[in-house]
Amino acid sequence: MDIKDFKKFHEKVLPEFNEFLNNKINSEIKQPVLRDSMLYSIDAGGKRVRPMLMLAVVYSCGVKLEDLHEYYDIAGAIELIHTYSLIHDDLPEMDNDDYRRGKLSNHKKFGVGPAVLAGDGLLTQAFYWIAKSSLDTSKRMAAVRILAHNAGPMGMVAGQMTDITKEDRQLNEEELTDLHRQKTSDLIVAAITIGAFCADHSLSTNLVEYANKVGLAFQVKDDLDDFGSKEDIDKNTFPNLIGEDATKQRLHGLVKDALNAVLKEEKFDKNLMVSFLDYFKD
Ligand code: GRG
Repeated sequence: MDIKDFKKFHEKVLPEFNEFLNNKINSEIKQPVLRDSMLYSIDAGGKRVRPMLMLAVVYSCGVKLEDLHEYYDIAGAIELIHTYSLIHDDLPEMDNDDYRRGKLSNHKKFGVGPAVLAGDGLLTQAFYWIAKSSLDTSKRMAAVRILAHNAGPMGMVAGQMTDITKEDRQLNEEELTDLHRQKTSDLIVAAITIGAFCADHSLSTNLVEYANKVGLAFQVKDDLDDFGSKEDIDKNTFPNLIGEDATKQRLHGLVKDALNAVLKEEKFDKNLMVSFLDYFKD
């Protein structure tokens, strides 16, 4: 394996992957407002953490850089689902955000109706992309099953429902951990585990443990990054519940657990997964 650093891997793969996403939506979606609103959020500068993690797992399992494009449909599907979730999360009846990634949120740019439909379009198209991927049927089925399980009403959608219905009361630590796990971690876990399935890696408990710890760490870091902001007050977050220092310790613990888990991995090049953990450094 030539690339051992996640940042380098990300820099290398991202331009081609971004072009793939843009071209595919542009060519497939004929309704002009729908196409523009879907593309607006897809091209809004997201970091692509989830698809890059999936592709990094595929690469770590020995797939060559020049063959990674065969996995773009499935990595793309994961990003479509992530993007839909952010569009819907920003809606007035959800988190009510006017801005996302420093740009107007989708409903502020196109209106609430088009934003709902852009989200619906991204969610549905994700499964079309997986179905049409050139990978083996068993891999496509695994991707559909894991994504639907983790992003749907058994995962992310359930977390979002808890979030919007429990907004008025402070969740305890266990409830908050469950919420974070569903709302944020489940899609990240899906990205990592789908990567392993697609690359013929027999999914190990170590990689699942790594994925779970990374997924939770992602939300805990987000809680810390937003701590003290105007929008953050009264929200169910770890710093609001247990304080900033204890939350930093929790993040540190999750990253350490993720590292220990992946270091036990045997049939797998660990370098990219280990270096991804730099994401959580201050
Ligand atoms: C509407 C069903 C439904 C679900 C929404 C993802 C989500 C559930 C809500 C977002 C709330 C939020 C901001 C959580 C923090 C963690 C998170 C998902 C941050 C955004 O992910 P990044 O940093 O985003 O990967 P970019 O902009 O890089 O794509």
